Amino acid sequence: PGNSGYSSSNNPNARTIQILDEMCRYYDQIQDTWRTLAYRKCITTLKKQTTKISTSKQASALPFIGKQLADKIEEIVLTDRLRKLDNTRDDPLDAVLRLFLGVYGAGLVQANKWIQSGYRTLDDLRDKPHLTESQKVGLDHYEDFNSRIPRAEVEAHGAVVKATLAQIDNEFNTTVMGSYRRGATDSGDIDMMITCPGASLATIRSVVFESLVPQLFASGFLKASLATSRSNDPAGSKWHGASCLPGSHVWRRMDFLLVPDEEMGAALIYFTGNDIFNRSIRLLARKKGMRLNQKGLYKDVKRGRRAEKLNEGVLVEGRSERKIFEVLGVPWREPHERIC
Ligand code: DCP
Ligand code: MG
Ligand code: MN
Repeated sequence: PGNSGYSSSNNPNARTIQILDEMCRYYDQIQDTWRTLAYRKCITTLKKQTTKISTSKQASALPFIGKQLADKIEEIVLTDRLRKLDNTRDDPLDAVLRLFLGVYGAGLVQANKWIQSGYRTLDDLRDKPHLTESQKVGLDHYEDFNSRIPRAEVEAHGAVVKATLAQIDNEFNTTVMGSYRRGATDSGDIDMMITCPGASLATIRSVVFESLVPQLFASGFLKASLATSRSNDPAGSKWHGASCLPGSHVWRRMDFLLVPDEEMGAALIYFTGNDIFNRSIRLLARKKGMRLNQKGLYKDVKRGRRAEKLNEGVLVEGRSERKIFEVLGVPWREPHERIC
């Protein structure tokens, strides 16, 4: 995800990248985070090469390419295919797993349970009780939620939210984040940051949950609120749901993030992503004895023997995106450059 728009034609490793990218998408679909990460890093390295990488030895010498991936690169160059990828394509249960993981709100555990219960199709699931409300919506709008949203449509959804919020309180601001802010030509969902100068999270919360969301439901733009295990948020600064433009029948996934001023910089970094960029900049903060999350950059974080954090640390910066980069000693990167 987020790699759309990539033009492969003039890269000497284009074919290798294409096959590795397919394998990477497969691992992403079965939610194998570690392999997805390893493949993405490997692909990024390959994209930077100006010569063709043909042998395992050549590949191993490059950053972020371990022995196993290096062997796969050699296999692709020699055979023009990857057995592992062919195997996954031929495995029927694997196809069912991927199908079920496409149901919004279903994770790996749930999808495997359905398979163990003998279900094999989306219709099998429809007949069954015990679906959560989110899973029902995910099933009813399976195609919608699994299709990419063109950039112009992301903008149209964003404009509806902005206009409605402006009528409620014109001090409020909205910004479309996520892959859209990184300049993607299409997005998986619409991510919107909602802010208001000087307002506390409690104030923003009440405007969003008591006015904005109900009004958008009343106008028919919002269609559902969705809860997932991934959206647990004790501070309550998130909302997940689905929206639909007037005259359309296609439901889109919509995420709101509510952000007070003092956390704006950290939230901008978090919600711009991509997820891999976030991981690496957070890791860098850790290596410097600091901690970065979606609320701020903290120093003097005390960690125990197993690197578990013993205190929250002292807030260094939360307000300014650029300042956080500066304090971390990371050269500024425009949103479109934050693709790892
Ligand atoms: N994010 C993160 N870690 C996650 C999920 C999200 O750091 N596990 C951050 C980075 C993402 C941003 O939140 O860029 C928005 O999350 P999305 O899942 O909406 O991802 P994107 O907007 O980047 O891509 P897509 O076009 O698939 O929505
Ligand atoms: Mg997104
Ligand atoms: Mn999102």
